[in-house]
Amino acid sequence: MIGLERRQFLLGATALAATAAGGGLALAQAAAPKIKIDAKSVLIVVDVQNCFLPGGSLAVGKGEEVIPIINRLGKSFANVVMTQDWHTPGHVSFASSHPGKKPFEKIKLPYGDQVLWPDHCVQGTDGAAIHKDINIPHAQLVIRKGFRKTVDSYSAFREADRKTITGLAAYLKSRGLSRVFVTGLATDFCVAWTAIDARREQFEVFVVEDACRGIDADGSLAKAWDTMKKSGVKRIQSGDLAV
Ligand code: VGL
Ligand code: ZN
Repeated sequence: MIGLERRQFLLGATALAATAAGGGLALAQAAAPKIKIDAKSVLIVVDVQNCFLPGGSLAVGKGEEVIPIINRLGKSFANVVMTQDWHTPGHVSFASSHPGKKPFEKIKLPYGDQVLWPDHCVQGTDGAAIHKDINIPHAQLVIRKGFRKTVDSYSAFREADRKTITGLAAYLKSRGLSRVFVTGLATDFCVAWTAIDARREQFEVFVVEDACRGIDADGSLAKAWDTMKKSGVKRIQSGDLAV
């Protein structure tokens, strides 16, 4: 009788299990342990709004691809918060509010540099609505941001003046939510600023890369990932989560 022989070789973090059975050799790479979603975990869905999707005034390339991924993730999270970019008409971040300026140009405002955008996500308009295909009815909070005419807010935590807070950190902390998983649009602006501010507020932060898409204006995407990494944000894929 041929006995089943099993040997394990541990090579750094990679476990290779070699199994010899019946003369055949099967090599299987052990899967990396999945990240567990627990009672302290919250999914943040950033700005999946019509203006940022195909046909929208500030459409993010392939932005629609995040919707099924986010919907799938949503089913695994008991705690979900969404954000909604929510600007006044004539908002300071709109190029149209600055005569002679064009979208994607930069200007200096009292609180610092501001990229100018096409008009987008005006309060109460269809463009500002969360996309109809987002299907997470158990989401518990929609945090609106950028609603002051003279201050932008990419971050869901802190406005662009870097002083005015939105209340999200206190909300999450008071609910005992300390592990934040960020998804949505756009990777290099609202997702990155939200993730970086979450780190500043001492949360454990994951950005789910395939559940985000970027604008990538002027190298902004690589720069955002670099800054996120330096702040201790963990860059993961949706497949890394135990769902
Ligand atoms: C965003 C630019 C302007 C975003 C919002 O959601 O990333 N980007 N407003
Ligand atoms: Zn905006």
